[in-house]
Amino acid sequence: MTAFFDGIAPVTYKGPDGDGDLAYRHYDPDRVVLGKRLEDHLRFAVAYWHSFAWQGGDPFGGQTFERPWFGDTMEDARLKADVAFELFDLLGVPFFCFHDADVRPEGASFAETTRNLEEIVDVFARKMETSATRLLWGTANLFSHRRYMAGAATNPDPEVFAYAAATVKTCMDATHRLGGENYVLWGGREGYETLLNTDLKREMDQMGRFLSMVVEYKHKIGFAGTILVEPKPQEPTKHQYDHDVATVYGFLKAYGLEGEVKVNIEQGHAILAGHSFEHEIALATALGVFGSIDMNRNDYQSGWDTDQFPNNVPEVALAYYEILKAGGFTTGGTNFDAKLRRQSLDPADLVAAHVGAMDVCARGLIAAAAMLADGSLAEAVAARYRGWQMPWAERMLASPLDAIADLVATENVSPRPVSGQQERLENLVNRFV
Ligand code: 3MF
Ligand code: MG
Repeated sequence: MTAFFDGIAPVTYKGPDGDGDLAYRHYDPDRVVLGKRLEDHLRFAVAYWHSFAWQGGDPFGGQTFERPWFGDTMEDARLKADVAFELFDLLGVPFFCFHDADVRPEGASFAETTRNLEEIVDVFARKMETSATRLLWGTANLFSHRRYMAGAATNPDPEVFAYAAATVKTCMDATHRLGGENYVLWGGREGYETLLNTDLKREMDQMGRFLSMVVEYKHKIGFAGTILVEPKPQEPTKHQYDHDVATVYGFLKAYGLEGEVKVNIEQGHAILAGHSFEHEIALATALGVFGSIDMNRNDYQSGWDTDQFPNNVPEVALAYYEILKAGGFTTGGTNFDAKLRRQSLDPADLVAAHVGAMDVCARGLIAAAAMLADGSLAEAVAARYRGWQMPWAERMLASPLDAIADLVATENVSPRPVSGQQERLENLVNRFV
């Protein structure tokens, strides 16, 4: 044991009136909702990068956190791993997620960097023998190092493409070795700053080929997890090629990958793209590409990716409603891609942030399950489209335009406007949240 979380006891469910702020008031992992334990519905994961690697910097100032593992030696990386698994155990989270760069120091060469990663993967593997925490997904950081400033797969320099491909191979190997349930690609700098220096078509083709290589390698090594792409419209680049779910779907279709790759949808990225979180989830489930979620929230005023822990139960409930309606998570889960505010210096702040977020998600999921079980919302939607069950409406979809015109003229078709009942449906939702 390290001394980092000294004095903090494992977090347990104490009920809505329980004592202290480091207790679950709503997240009772064993509570059965719609025939499944809450832990198995929500599949929470801690994100290594924000919780252990991020030092508290923002565009105007550097490090605010002081952590005994900040440094770039293997000893620091091992201490970081010790503390990370202590947090996983304290919280009782079933999963974690990491990038290669979060967990190991960069070496002087590709070979040394890979050795560093492999050594930490060994450390994780040993810890996972006794910890209940598994790997939700692994990923490669192809955006922080300066070699990636003009993109990874989309870089104008083929040597950068090669370096990125080699790096992704090592990260897929690591994820496979640790029994990861998914492998994620977020196109951190796959986009452009200005079209004046960009061959957009060439870059898209490079990215399509890169993703195909990832899929081919997955099958080659027998990785049974899901490959996930994480959409984001901008930031860090002015325009990112993985703009939103619709754009990613079009991209997958264009490169014949729609049966192989799904999406990891982040709340904050949905907001940046001008969508609601539930819109992105609903679209992905409708298109058959829903995979997993990065749960956080963005500040609605600031217009950038603030990655805050979620705290809005009604919003979270609508997201889980879409997920439950589509049958719930399979290999995916709820990853807290969220960071503390830079003034939240204490180890207890890190624990409290996750405890609060898990409670918010539990309340949201319980509300969503109640909405689903009640069935009134689904009934209202079904009633709205009932006309389409009439035999003539079904026949119409198989008819040509001019036959429909004849029908409208001879039968004197004259549609009668009906209420969309939005306020009544919003009131209905309010009964559950
Ligand atoms: C950036 C993100 C990323 C991704 C991560 C894995 C650093 O806005 O959300 O977090 O989640 O790279 O894809
Ligand atoms: Mg994310």
